Amino acid sequence: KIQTLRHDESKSYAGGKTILNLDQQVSILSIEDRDEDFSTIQQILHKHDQLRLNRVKSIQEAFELLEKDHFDLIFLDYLLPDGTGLEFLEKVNSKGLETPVVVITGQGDELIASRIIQAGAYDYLPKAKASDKALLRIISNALEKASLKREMRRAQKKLAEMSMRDELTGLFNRRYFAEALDREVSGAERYGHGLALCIIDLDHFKLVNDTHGHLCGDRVLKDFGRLLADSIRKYDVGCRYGGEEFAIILPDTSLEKAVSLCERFRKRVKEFEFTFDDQTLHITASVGVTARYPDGDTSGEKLLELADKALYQAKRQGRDRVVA
Ligand code: GH3
Ligand code: MG
Ligand code: MG
Ligand code: MG
Ligand code: MG
Repeated sequence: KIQTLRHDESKSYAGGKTILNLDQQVSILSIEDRDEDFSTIQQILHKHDQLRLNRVKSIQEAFELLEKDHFDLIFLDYLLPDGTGLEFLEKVNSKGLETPVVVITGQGDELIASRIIQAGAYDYLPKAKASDKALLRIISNALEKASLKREMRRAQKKLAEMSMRDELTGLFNRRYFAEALDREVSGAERYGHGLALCIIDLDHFKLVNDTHGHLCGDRVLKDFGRLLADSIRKYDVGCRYGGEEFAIILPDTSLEKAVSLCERFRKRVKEFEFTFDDQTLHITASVGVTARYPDGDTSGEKLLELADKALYQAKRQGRDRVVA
């Protein structure tokens, strides 16, 4: 959906011919209170079929329209009946609106220009210099910059996502788990909710590696992770806690409910046919569960310690079981 915009050098600035090569229509909102100023812009832009131009005369009208319609670009006049261009930009920023804004200023004032750019405008153009060439160049540059910004945001989001995930299983990693546990404990304290924590350790996993190889072990871990993700609810936080250890944070959940969820999951794991190459194998898991009571004052650390102890008991009692 990214708008790619190129200058077609061969046709550039050649009279009334198409100068911008656009893959799709570009809709522009002009916020301009003076008819003469708007008609200057309109006369230039209406020659270009890909450009759709809308106009409003005040900041208030602009936001009313921006709430309903999508615009690729905003041309902003500096002095408007209900505020300045700077005030408009501040409101744009506070609303998180990502539409690029170009200020068309009549002031010709360097100080205003620099403040405008600082406030987040992509560019500015003094009205006296609003020629066909200048306007089209500014549209082209602003759209290209907007598209780069979108790509940057996407990459940043992906990086942030990667830093909280375990690569093998796609579950949350230990770092995220620690953060999430703190956050959920605080939330539970604030709202007087319960909170359950489960630690799961695969039984005799070393044997899987020794018998079938490390690659097979990895594959089992991966499939186990998928099984876990598929067994929890939307607000539960499933993590790979360590090598073959997993954890689930269950917000607003009682010990009884957590135990029954883990019990169902334990059975599901036991019955699941893990496959690797043409081999089929079965594994079991031991689970330690603990919960914070709605009026309790248990810390995340304490919950971990208790869940760990319960897990140790599950192992001692013979594995393939849930202990609370
Ligand atoms: P227990 O029932 O007492 O938990 O026995 P166990 O063999 O599972 O426990 P132990 O702690 O002795 O061994 C854990 C094994 O898990 C050893 C290690 O090689 C394996 N493991 C840990 N992380 C990975 C991994 O990422 N991939 C593979 N293939 N194996 C792993
Ligand atoms: Mg004006
Ligand atoms: Mg004005
Ligand atoms: Mg272990
Ligand atoms: Mg183990």
